[in-house]
Amino acid sequence: MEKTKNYKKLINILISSTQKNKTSEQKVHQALPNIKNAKLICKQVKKLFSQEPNIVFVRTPTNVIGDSHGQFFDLLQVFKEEAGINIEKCRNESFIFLGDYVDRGNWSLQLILFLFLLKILYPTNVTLIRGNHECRETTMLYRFSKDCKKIYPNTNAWEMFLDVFNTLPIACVIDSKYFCVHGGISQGLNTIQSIRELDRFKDIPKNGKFSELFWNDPNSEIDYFSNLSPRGSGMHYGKKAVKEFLSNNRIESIFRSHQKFEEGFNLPFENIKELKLSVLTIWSMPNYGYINQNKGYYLKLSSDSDFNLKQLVEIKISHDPGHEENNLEN
Ligand SMILES: [Mn+2]
Repeated sequence: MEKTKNYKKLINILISSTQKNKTSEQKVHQALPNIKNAKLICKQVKKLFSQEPNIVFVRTPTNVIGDSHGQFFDLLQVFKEEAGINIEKCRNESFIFLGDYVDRGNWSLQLILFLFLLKILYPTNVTLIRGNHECRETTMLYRFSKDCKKIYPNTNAWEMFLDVFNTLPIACVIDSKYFCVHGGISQGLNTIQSIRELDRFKDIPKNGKFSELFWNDPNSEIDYFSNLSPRGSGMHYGKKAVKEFLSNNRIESIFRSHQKFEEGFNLPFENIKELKLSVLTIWSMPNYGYINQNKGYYLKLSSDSDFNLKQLVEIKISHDPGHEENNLEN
């Protein structure tokens, strides 16, 4: 009980640092838990993730949130009510986050620790699945490793987070109808059962069937798989591959993120009648990287047949553009 109170206090400090009228970068960084508490959070959340299966089962009502990449202020809008940010919403409906929590934006540590605390406080109603950025190579190439060193100098904070990332579940299924994964389907993993049997407790390799779940993109021009992806990792999956995956597993749609669209969401197979709603890309970062004018949306499912896309509006605060890395495609 004491511990829960402590976690509640830590999450409320993080939230309230974003709510003040004149917040500043410094104030938001000061709201972060100290390294001792960050270690406790990581230890506790790692235990929870480790106990979950590769594919978590989730029931409606639920909300599906796409890439968030350190845009903490924007992500919090998912919990916005008239009186302010209310995480108690997690008592009555569940929340699924599709990965890519770190790198890019200015507040990766705030965002990831917020989500870890949310998971600790509402373990059965919060599901975090893994994105291609929750791994050693991408966090080293982009900015999360540097953020860790800057905020928690002379500690092993980065390694500590990598250790938790290696326990994140791969995917989830909502009401036995919708399959949620960061990138999409993978060549060589035609059934959900085959994904259940993978050993996920490891880093994401550059290529291969495990890696493709986090890296792949849909492409309506091809039938099965093609390695024409310009990302350097991952492949494209086509219409026949999607059709077979859905029918093999009796799934209606795949909800995924991993690609920015100006509109904030996309139906990549929209032009094919029987596959129109087969894949939905959800992009939850308005004004991605603070330099795009794109919209952000998340998906709200009140029941398995009643769903709505909800817009997330960018929260502007004074901050540095913080975007030394310009390759925004991965
Ligand atoms: Mn991604």
